[in-house]
Amino acid sequence: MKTIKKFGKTFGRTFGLAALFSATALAGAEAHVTFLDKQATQDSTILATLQLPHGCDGKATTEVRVKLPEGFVFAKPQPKAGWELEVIKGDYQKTYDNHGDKVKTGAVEIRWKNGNLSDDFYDTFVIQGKVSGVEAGTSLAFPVTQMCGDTVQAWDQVAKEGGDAHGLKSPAPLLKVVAGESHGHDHDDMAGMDMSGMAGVAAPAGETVKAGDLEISGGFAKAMLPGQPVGGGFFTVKNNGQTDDRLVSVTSPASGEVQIHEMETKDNVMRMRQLKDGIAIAAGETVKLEPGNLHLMFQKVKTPFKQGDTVPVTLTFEKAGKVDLVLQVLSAQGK
Ligand SMILES: [Cu+2]
Repeated sequence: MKTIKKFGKTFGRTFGLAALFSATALAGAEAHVTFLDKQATQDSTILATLQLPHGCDGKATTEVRVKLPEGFVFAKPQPKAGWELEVIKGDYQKTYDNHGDKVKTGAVEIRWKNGNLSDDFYDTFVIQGKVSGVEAGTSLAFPVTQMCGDTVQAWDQVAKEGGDAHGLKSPAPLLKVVAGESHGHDHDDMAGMDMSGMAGVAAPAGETVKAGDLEISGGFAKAMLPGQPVGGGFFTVKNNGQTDDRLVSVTSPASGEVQIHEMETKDNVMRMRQLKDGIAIAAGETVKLEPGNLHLMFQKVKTPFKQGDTVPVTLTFEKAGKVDLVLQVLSAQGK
């Protein structure tokens, strides 16, 4: 630490003190800036409570900046005695429904400024907001900048998808989004749809379907929660042949549009990306569509999927052609 301080004094302004300090975060997970409650339920309004366990290498914290990820909306910070509050507003990437109002802008960063929190003390910083339009299993990252006078500590590292966050020196606080309780689906539009007749043209749910060299199995969809606009579908494709194939498109009578998605981490936020070129199914390989990874995303769903239903889909492969499959709707957790 002594060496770093010396470096800071000598080169700080020129070479960036922030970079030096973020590489020397204090050891131990308890020393990180984290949320008190690290889980949030889908489409619920929560109090995201950040814990600041210490200052910057002995110095008192004077400013705390929190960047809010897409999907955490209508945010309001809790004022704190001894701190000024600044709310930076900006555009959301998507439009969110706030009790019937379409909302496109809101708080994107919160700053508590000109405070003085001794390195010897612990404190919390609270933001009320709604988790909206985020798939269960997604971790929302809230990059934090902790400032102690002219010393800056950035808590902004995010593990690669599937990676281990414990290895990070200065990880961004994460909120893991989990599926909420299902309250049944007593929507009026339920009566309008009968999918039992459609199942007859494809193999029964969960069975293995063969098409050329391809073997498709384990098809399921997740039950949709009230208000959830999109549904997820999953299955496994095994290519027993000598030639590569590719899943190019998917259609379903249950949904206006079926997209092929994957989860990715970009700008510190795990989010979904549409795969316009589909999914390669290489010769001899098995490709699994599963929660948190590759998946089908049903847009414009006509009747929300509920547990016990089936969702018929038609998969189109480059070489194997069209394949009918039935997805069994499991619980919202996919079990
Ligand atoms: Cu998706």
